[in-house]
Amino acid sequence: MTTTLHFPDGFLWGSATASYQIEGAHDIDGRTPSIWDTFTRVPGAILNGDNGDVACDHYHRMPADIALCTQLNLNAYRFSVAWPRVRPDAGPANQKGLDFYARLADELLDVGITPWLTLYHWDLPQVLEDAGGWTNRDTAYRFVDYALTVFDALADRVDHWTTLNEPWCSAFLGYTSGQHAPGRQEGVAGLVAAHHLMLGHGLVVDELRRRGATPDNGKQVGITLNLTVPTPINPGDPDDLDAARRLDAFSNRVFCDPLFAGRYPDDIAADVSGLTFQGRPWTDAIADGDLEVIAQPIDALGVNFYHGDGASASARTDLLGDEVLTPPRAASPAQPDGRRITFPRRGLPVTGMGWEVQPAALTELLLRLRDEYAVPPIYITENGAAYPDVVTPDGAVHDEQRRSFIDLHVRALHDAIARGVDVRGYFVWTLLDNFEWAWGYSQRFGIVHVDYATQQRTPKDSALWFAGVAAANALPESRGGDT
Ligand code: GBH
Repeated sequence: MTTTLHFPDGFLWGSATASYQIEGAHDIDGRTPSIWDTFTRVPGAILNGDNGDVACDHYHRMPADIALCTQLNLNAYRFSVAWPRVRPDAGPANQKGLDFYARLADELLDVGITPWLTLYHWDLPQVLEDAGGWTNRDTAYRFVDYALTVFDALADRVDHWTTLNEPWCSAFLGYTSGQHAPGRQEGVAGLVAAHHLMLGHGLVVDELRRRGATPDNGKQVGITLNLTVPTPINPGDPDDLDAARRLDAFSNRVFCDPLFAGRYPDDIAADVSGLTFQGRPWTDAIADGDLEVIAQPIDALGVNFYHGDGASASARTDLLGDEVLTPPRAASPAQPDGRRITFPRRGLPVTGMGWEVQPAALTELLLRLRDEYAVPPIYITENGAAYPDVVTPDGAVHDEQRRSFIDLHVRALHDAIARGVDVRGYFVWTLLDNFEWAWGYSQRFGIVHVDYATQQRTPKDSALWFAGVAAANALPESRGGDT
């Protein structure tokens, strides 16, 4: 039996990228170092010692890369602006940096692709990290200065504004586990960073509204979160139940509750009560009025979804699957409360990253957001998978596993829409194979293959299939396949 699953009129089919992962050109036209330029020089931080100096050389190849989006029938393109190109040294604006993004937006508008701009996808100027980074409240205000500079330059071209990409990663991978830049392993500092990131988000929303960024003017302001679906490994084990609760608290509710309900969850306060940052209770970071700033209404919620998580309190390493990738750096395994959670594999298929494939968790997550929070329209701003790819002699990449992964998740998304969740777009992560953070170039997430030696781009089978979905605004027939 075959069925055709149609998506709502005007549904966005896009691809997503991030500045540091694709641009290269790390030291030209006035760009100054970001925390990732510094972190990639730390011995052992990145697999194979890779860095983003050249990456996909997108800075010089941008028009051809946008032409790929056209070829793939995409009607939206999500990119991020590099803060260190725009406000180097947190000083005056750098016109050459801004000009690149103006050209990018123009290139998109010329071919009818909607530009979807993210202000912060992890490349903090190093000079701000030197002053304390996201654990310094002042960084939230510097983020406002930068955001307004970008807005003033691009508001005539860009209608869709996202403040942060995945503050969970910036805060907890950056300041608690140390697996990402700036590589600090300081426990509850991750919560302080998370608060300042969200404060920065709220302050930027507020200032953009004052500059006229409202739906009445055709503008949309939002944020992108990476959220998970935590499941206790043994539901009958109170310790596993508690591990799942803590995972939910530190992954989902620590962002969704302030954003949509103007408060931090009580259980987080209990888990981390008594913990200090730089000699003072970490809660000193939360000033009167901050939660009102964070909770002001937004127009769009971006959801990045990769996998659910089976959570356990057991430290037994034999519960972990062999295929789990060990981060290159000896990351601190603790959560912000100083305790661990383990993630035993559940017998599900896994991607090249060792992440479990669980598309039904995407449906579950979307239903939960609708039921538990007053959410604005949702966009899936990232979903995709890494697999090892080979270019065959005839110049093709037969990435059936990736095609199937995307197919299954788009189906799960359709299921949520059919059950009444207002989801208006899907951006595949990612357009091009690129610099995959701590894993360097070893993991390929692109729907377009990149040969880094020649910078040759080759659309993979998944891209050609996705182009058909985008053109039809529908999944043509009922097929999922194995991953
Ligand atoms: C996104 O984050 C990023 O926005 C993007 O830049 C990146 O390239 C892309 O994903 C692919 O990684 O190791 O089992 O503990 C991903 C969010 C959250 C997904 C944490 C992996 C940990 C899995 N990530 N999660 S595990």
